[in-house]
Amino acid sequence: PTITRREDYREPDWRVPEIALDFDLDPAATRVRATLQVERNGVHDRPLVLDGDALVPVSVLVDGVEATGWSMDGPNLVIPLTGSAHRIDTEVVIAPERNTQLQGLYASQGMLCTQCEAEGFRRITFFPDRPDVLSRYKVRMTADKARFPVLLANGDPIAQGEGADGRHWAEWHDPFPKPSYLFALVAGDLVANRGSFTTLSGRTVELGIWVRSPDLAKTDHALHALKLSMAWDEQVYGREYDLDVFNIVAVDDFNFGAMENKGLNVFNSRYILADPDTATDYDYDAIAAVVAHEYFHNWSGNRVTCRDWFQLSLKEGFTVFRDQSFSADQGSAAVKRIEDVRGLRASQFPEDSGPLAHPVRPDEYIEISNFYTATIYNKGAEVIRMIHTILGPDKFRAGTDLYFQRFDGTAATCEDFVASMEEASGADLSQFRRWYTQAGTPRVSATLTQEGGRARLSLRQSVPPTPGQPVKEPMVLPLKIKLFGSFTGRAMCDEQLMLFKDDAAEMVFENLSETPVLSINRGFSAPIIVETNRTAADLAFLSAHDDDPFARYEAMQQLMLDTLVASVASGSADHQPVIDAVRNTLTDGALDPAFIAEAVLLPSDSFIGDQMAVVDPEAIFRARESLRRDLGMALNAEWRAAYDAVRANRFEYSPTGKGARRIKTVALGYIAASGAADAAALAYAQFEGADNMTDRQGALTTLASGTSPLREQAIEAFYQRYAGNGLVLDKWFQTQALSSRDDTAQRVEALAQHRDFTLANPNRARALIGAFAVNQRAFHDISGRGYRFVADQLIALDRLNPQTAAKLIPPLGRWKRFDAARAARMRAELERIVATPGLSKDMFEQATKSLD
Ligand code: HT7
Ligand code: ZN
Repeated sequence: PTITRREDYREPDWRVPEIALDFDLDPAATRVRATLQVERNGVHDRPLVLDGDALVPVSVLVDGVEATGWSMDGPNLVIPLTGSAHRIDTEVVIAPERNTQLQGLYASQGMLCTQCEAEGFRRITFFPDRPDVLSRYKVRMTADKARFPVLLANGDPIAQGEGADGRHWAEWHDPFPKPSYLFALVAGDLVANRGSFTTLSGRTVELGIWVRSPDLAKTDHALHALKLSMAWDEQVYGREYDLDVFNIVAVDDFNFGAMENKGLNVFNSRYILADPDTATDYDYDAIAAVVAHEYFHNWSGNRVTCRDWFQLSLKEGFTVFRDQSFSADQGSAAVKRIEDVRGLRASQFPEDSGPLAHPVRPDEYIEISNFYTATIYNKGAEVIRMIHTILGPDKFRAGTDLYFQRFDGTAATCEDFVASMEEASGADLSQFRRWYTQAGTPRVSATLTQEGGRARLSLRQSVPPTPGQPVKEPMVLPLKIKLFGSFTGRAMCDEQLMLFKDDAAEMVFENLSETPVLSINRGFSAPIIVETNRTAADLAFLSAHDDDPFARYEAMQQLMLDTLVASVASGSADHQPVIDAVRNTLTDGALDPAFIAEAVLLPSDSFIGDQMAVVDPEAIFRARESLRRDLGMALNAEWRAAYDAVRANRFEYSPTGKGARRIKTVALGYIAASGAADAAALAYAQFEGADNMTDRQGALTTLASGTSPLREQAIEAFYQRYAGNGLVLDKWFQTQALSSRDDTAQRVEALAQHRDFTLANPNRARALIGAFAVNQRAFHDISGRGYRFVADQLIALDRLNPQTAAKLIPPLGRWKRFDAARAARMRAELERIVATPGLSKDMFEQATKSLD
């Protein structure tokens, strides 16, 4: 397979300022006619090369005349041209109903829709399918009116009419030049939840959330989130929406979360549809975040797009930072930060320490779809957050204003963004740029020593080697630091922002009247791993006294982690400091219940494994279960009090309501972990009596890991209640795949044969196969059956949908972290995948890199 390299970037040979597309839509055979106005870019004699993927030209015209000199270079159409500007007409026929890859034009549940990022447009028509070719699009669609009464495309609608034989047509025009990856159309039998938004400058924008009619009642939350997002982007970034309409369409079969096509976002229906009976609080929050994310792309991605795909984090990292800030402003900023850091540690840290590690701005790829990663998105967002921290909010805003003004209507680079930040703020970010080039999670060791009234903080940093990058330079690490008196609990200084730039540094604190305790990397000011010389007593102290909620959470997590790692290493550990700290937090009436629920949760099996040189899944499971049991038993009265206090609450989607539900299910989990005789009955009562999905799924999760007969009863009742609701059945599959029971692997194998299981729907595949592969205990069963099962499924999935299959490879690629027996079995499955005839380049890249 060909490797694409960042350093090989060259401007396009031909520009395409205008394109007109004419679709004669039919699921079996859609005729696509494209008219391109092309202009030679600079002085050269190279032909026009139009990307194609599995397209066969029916006709090619140059300036209205049937062309003869064209040829195919592999999948691409090559047309020799003599002048500086020409009109090119092409025609192809494609079959959306046979498109199982879900890239390009495809069919989903009776509708036709598109997904073009990153390189799907070339599956629709011949075109220079690269993000730095910006065109104005006119789109005409003709379709059977009964089957496809609604015809949508980018931009504003300009005309519509009736055709012959029950067909109708519509024309849309998008006045903003855009790259082909932002093209979209949708045809279907859809209804809209309509709204409107008046922009800062007084323009009215018509909003529509389009779904199949039974789902209409589940769209209010998304519409509300859209309006909040539009207002937020005006207030916080001064960015206004620019078209007369903004449409969102929900589709059931989608490779990703959603897509920011100009004026016509297409969403995975799981990020649109919500009502209390079918969506959890987590779903509600995710819907608001994804709606915001896609809307924010209108500026960070669409008005200013990426020059090439190596710059992907320019739009994704920045937009994730924007959606995280939006969500933080809607509720508890502290809880949001905890959730985001937990997500980063669960997905990005393992990526950064494994065979697929790559910089935020990668240097090469085989298949760009494999680079829609946690590093590009989440570490990319942390990089923007650090710039925000270093510059402060006002200079950061001046930087984004300059960036948007200077690069509006263009395809820009990460360098353009950083240079705008420097120019607007006067800051020097030269060394900071290493965050874009060096992969790997920096490690900092922080040692605080005290001599009399003086304390010395000694810092050392290192960045581990990663594939292709054996040696690293020191990074700029913005560290928020504070000291607390261990006797009074009072702050001993204001919070300091230290820019730690060298291999080592020291900071001295004078005139201390009591023994200080170090609070460092407060708010997770840098996305790094910090090791300190703090004792269990220091961590327990901070978990009760730190005035930064994130640092308080972090101290508790570290205390738990230290205890669990010690227990894995030696078979047992003193649980009392954790029990005391959890009791303190749980019974602190001044704390937000949502925060308490996060703080008292133990680190996951996988995160404990990430701390160890060789992961022992069974020992980790035993250590964690033992601590859970002790916490459950020792704090039985406290868990029950916490549970009873909110047990009878009625559903209300509000920060208070969410916090209550969170603590309720966390408490239920600890009551069950204690082995209490009534735990299963309590969980079943919660399951049956729930007036919302958060409580119901929470109870099902608790039961699913237990051995009570009520488990099977609940699983069956859940299935019967939600039969036919795809999104809820995904939860049913996922909850069972995440069970910590001994027999999860067998049960998951059986579920793969269930009549409702299909690999053709990405949500369903991820719900069972993706969830099982991150269930550390079950997936890493020493027999190797988990590895074999996942590899079998991925080989089958690759034939249908390579993008989705390739995304599920990373758990198998972590073989270096496991004992020799497991590692050999994992490698054998990766080798079997690589040897599979007809393997996609998506899977080839992920699997071969994972073997290194
Ligand atoms: N920008 C969007 C990326 C995306 C995507 C990428 C690969 C394959 C399918 C895809 N669907 C959407 C999503 C986003 O970040 O907003
Ligand atoms: Zn995005």
